Amino acid sequence: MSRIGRVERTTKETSVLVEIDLDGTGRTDVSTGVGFYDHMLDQLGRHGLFDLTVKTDGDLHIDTHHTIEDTALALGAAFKQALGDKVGIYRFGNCTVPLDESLAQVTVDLSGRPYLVHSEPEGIAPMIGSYDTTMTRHILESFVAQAQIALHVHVPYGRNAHHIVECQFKALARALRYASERDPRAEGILPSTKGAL
Ligand SMILES: [Mn+2]
Repeated sequence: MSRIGRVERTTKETSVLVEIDLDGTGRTDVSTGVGFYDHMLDQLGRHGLFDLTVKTDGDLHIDTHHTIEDTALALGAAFKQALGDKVGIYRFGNCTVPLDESLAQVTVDLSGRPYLVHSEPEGIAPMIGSYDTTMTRHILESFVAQAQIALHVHVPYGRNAHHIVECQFKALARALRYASERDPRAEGILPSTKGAL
C-alpha cells in the first residue's frame, strides 16, 4: 500500500503542486523561486526519506510571503493525505539536530489536532537571501494547520540565521520520519485508545 499525497492549490496569488511519498528514498525536485526555501524543502525530503516534488509559481513581484506560506499549506495537506488512516505507524517522533553552534529540538504527535509550540533565538538576521526569517514560524503554523499535527520546535541556542533555520528543518524531517514510519510491532493497530486519529 503506497502512502502518497498529491495536492494542487491555486489562488490569485500562487499556484502550488506538492507530491510526497512517505516511503521514499529522499529524492527531491523542489522549485519555489525562493532559493533558501528550496534548500530547506530539500532537507525535509532528504532527511525524512520522503520523495518530494514541490512546484510553486507565486507572486514574487510582491514579496516571497504568499509563495512560502501557500507552499507550506499544500505540503501540510499532502502530508496528511499521505498518512491515510494512520494504522500501524509510530505516531510520535522526536529528533535533536545540531548545526555547528545551533541546536534544534523537534517533537511531533500525528494527533489529528493542530497545535504549534515554537521558540528560537530573538534578533537573528532578518533575511537569508530572499527568505524572511520571520517566515519560519509561519511555515510551521501553516504546515501544522493542514497536516493536523502537534508540533513542538525549540532552538535553545544558535547565532547564525542560516544554521538556526536549517537545523529546524532537518530535525523536523527526522521527527516526521520517525512518527510516520510503520511500527513492525503494531501491524493493523491504530496507535490511539480513542479509536480515531
Ligand atoms: Mn501569511
